[in-house]
Amino acid sequence: MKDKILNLLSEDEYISGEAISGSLGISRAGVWKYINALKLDGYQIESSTKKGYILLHRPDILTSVEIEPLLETQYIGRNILHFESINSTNIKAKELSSRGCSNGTVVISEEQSSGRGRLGREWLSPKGKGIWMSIILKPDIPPLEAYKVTIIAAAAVHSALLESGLSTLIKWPNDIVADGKKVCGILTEMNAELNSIHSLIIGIGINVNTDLQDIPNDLKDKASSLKIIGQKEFSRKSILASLLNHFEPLYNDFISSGSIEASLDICRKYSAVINKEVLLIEGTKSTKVKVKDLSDKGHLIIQDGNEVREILSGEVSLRAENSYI
Ligand code: BT5
Repeated sequence: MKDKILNLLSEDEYISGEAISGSLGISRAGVWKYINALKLDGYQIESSTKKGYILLHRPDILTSVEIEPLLETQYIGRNILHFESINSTNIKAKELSSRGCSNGTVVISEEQSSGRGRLGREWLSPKGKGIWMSIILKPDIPPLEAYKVTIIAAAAVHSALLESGLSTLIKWPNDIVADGKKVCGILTEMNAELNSIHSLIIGIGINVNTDLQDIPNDLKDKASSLKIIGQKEFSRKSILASLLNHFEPLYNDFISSGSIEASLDICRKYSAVINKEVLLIEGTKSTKVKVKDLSDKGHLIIQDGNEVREILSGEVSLRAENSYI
């Protein structure tokens, strides 16, 4: 009902409580109750006993009613499930996908109590400061190809940040970095059988308006946010919508042609690691290597001593010798 009232409220002219109650079939007291609930969500609504209600300001919250008008997609993000607080959007997305939600559904939470990184690592997700989201996909591709969607997601995040005026770099396979620190991480998980994928969950965490004091000391040397880098607040909803708008055509390309060339072009052009010496961390082993390129499959081509080899995204990490990257 809140969304229905929101759709009736205008930023240009007053609408009377009577008109709202008439068109939605609820009492005037009901209208007042929902208007108060909207105010608690951060909407600034002026009420005048004579003229009714007018909308003065919309908050930067990631609900369907706020995101939908900004979308240019056919199916990605056309069903948005928004939560105030949940354990992890990836966990929720897995539950929902097993109950049959549609391809392209997006799960978002204002905060996560157990946000997760790869290998069960923690992902810091303070309330209202970032974009903590998962896209549910149901691609008809072999499970071994699923890692390519991480590359597509990284390209889409990068493109959305560029559109917001931020120059960031892509650190293969799943990070976006700026000023040598991580501002976004991607966690792709799937529910699959040997030959077919039931659902693919693309979890994306972007530190948008996270302040320095939100970042614990042990992460300060490797994590940052768009606000810290750009020295201003960013609109989470514009970035989210832009990310979904960039993601869909890149993903459609992959599904229809099997190629991730367009995404790879972006990942190569804005790579944080190509032509750099990095430490390749595989389990407890750390090797100094030179990154040469990304292959057409999205693998990392490295020079390890005299040997040139391809690294699959699997569970490796890259670090610069004395910093995160
Ligand atoms: C990742 O893992 O980078 C994947 C992060 C995915 C998070 C999203 S949020 C929405 C969705 N729901 C979830 O539960 N997860 C996804 P990895 O490469 O393993 O990096 C994890 C490491 O990054 C941690 O061990 C910390 O060192 C560091 N870290 C934790 N929180 C961070 C943050 N907010 N920003 C930057 N670095 C962080």
